[in-house]
Amino acid sequence: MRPQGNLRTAAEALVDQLIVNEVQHVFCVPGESYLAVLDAFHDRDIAVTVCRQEGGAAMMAEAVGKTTGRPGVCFVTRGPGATNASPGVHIAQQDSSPMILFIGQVGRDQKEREAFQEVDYRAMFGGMAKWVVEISDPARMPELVSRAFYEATSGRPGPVVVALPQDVLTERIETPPAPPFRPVDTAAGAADMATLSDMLGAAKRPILLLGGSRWSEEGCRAIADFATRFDLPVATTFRRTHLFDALHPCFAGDLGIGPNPKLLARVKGADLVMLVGGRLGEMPSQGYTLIDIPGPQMTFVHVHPGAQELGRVYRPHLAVNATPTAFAAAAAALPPPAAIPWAGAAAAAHADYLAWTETPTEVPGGVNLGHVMAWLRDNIPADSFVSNGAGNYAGWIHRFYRFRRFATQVAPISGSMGYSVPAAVAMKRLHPDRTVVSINGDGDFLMNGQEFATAVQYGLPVIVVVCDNGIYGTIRMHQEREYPGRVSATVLRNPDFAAYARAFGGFGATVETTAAFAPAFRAAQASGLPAILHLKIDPEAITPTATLAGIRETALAAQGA
Ligand SMILES: Cc1ncc(C[n+]2csc(CCOP(=O)(O)OP(=O)(O)O)c2C)c(N)n1
Ligand SMILES: [Mg+2]
Repeated sequence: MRPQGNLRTAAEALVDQLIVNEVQHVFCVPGESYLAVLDAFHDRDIAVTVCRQEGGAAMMAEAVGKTTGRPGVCFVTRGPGATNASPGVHIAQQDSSPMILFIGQVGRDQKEREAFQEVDYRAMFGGMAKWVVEISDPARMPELVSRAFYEATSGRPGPVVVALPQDVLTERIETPPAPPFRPVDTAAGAADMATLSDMLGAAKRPILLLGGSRWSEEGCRAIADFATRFDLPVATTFRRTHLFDALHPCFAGDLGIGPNPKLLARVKGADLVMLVGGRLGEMPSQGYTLIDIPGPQMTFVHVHPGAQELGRVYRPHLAVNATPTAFAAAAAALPPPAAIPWAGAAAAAHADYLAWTETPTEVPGGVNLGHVMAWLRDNIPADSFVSNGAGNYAGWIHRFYRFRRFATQVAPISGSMGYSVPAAVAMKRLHPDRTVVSINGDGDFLMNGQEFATAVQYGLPVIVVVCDNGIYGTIRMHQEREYPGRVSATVLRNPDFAAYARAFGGFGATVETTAAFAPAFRAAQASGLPAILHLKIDPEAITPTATLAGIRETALAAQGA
């Protein structure tokens, strides 16, 4: 758009406001509804990643929010663009990730006629987004975009949706940019820390659970320091393993799907649980069975940045409305008791963790995912990103891979399939020098596998692993449990995924044995191209410890009984 005096269009003001807020990347699928914004990108220093489907674009933005703590930004068109983008909004909600989704909207003069692709975004995203706004006054663009950053990041972070009527974007405005946003911090007060100190002083079997967002490298260091000095066993909640170094002597394991039974017993038997950052939702709480609701059976300390989360499910004995990072700094300053009654508990818990995860279990078939994860944990740098979506294959990541650095686990707490490839593309776009491995199920992969084209387009050599067992394995497992032998809608006939990779201009290899994985991975790296490794997995290998046939037999026996 040509400058006219020194007035900016509202679209230019929008992009300027992103730059003021240090946004370096946006992810989009273009649409005629927001051409003026696309035009504003043309002359500004902001990296645009154009994607193949809005679901992928929105997940990329969510992954940026999840790993950086600053809003990931996505632009999509009205109607079908917005509906396609909705999974990213849902993930950002459940995963407490800051994200801003900008959606083109029909012009103000067409509103309420159900004009072409018109949608009421407040109604559509009302129960999912933290805030939905439609900007109808161009002059207020800086103000409302600034507020979007505050809404997305404050308290418990989440998604914000901003609808942009087409005619608003092209109007010229005089309003100067708003000042840059600063994330709002909340810290633990001295009285809370004194109470916590007393609770720790009275405890015999305490455990620390880490989860949620609003962590930072510095926060993770401080909490590790706190745990070390108090000799506390530390567990992480579902898909937040990266918050604590798996090889730290206090690490007790992660609470997710298929956790170590010894860890579950430790949490249930604790007399003090400190939950920092997380919500202990259905997955980590093992279907809300670990801790009594509403009154926990043990002394329960809950630290969360969102005031609304405190007392929402578990009624805490001590509620601390603080970001995990600020709390960790305060905790690191607490003096430990002179004699620690639970001395040795952390070492015992860590020994249990190592024993549970050290040696892959034997499973049917030529490729054992346990050995693949063990190879990855020993051979890729600790700062590598590992992403996944949803499916039983992820159980092997959770059990046998070891996350050692903050924000290296990029996985949906919301359990959304199709997340792995977009998340990996986003990580490689942000961090070209770091190794990025995307692990997928065969069902999972084809939900957003087309974003492999985006990896090729931007020269992003991610390594995509497709675990092909020819079934929607998770659902088949539940099916065999509930309706043994009655297979319905869970079988997949798959393409040749290595050929798919080559067709896109990437590297592809098929892996039929465990031994063939390492050379294929090295060949993928050596190619310098985005790569897909197609792993042929025996469908019988449904979890690290169960087979489909075994599950079916048990279910049939129970029916017969
Ligand atoms: C978007 C979405 N759709 C459906 C589901 C339900 N679901 C959970 S796991 C799963 C099957 C995953 O299959 P696959 O990716 O092949 O992995 P596998 O379980 O076979 O290892 C399905 C359909 C979901 N979690 N997310
Ligand atoms: Mg599968």
